[in-house]
Amino acid sequence: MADASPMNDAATVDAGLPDAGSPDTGPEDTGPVDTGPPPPDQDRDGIPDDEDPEPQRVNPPLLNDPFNENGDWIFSSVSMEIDQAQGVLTVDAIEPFEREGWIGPRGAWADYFIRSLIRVDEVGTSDDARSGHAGVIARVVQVTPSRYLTCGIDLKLGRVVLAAHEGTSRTVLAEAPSSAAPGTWLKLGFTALRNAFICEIGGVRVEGASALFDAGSVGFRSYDATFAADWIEVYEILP
Ligand SMILES: [Ca+2]
Ligand SMILES: [Ca+2]
Repeated sequence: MADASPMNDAATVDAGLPDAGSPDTGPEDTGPVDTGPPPPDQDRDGIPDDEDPEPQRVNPPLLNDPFNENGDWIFSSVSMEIDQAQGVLTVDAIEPFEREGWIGPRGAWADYFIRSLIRVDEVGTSDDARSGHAGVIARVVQVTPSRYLTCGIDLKLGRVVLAAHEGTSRTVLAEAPSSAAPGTWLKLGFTALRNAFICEIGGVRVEGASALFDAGSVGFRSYDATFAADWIEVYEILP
């Protein structure tokens, strides 16, 4: 039976239009999708057990955006946009600059879990250590100058990186090798709980800690890389 939600497609491939209770028909799907039952979700909060930071405790939704409309997104550059027809948030031009998009301030969002599905297509030639990245930003206080955490993948150097950005300063909190290839859809999960963070992309998981930001919003960031994100969900982790 078909998945009821496009979010369950993370286990397979879903780059196209979201489900409407039937199998995917989007143009970018390359394999069989939605052929099985939804993944196990013991607490029925929408986060599959194998991704859920609290598999037996409900994590209430804060945001669920499949990028079917522009919504409230704020972009730092016209290079990042929501492609409503494809149902993705995307940067489709390689530029040696930071590109950011977010939903505006969320001063009350402290502990939460972000789920997304991202695909990095190409990276440029900038030798800046911060370049070649795409991923989510979290605990966002502001975007210009940057004050946030990043959970991203660097396809220049092949690694998943958790970092804290404050202005032009960037502190890598944790990183690990990734063998992900360009053009591959990757599940992304980010957990912020007090001062501890877990960033997992394409099955590569890193953990780090920082006291720089204790609450804030969410968004996406890229730097000298083209990418697409199929959707974003944010779930609260209750005290
Ligand atoms: Ca769950
Ligand atoms: Ca849960």
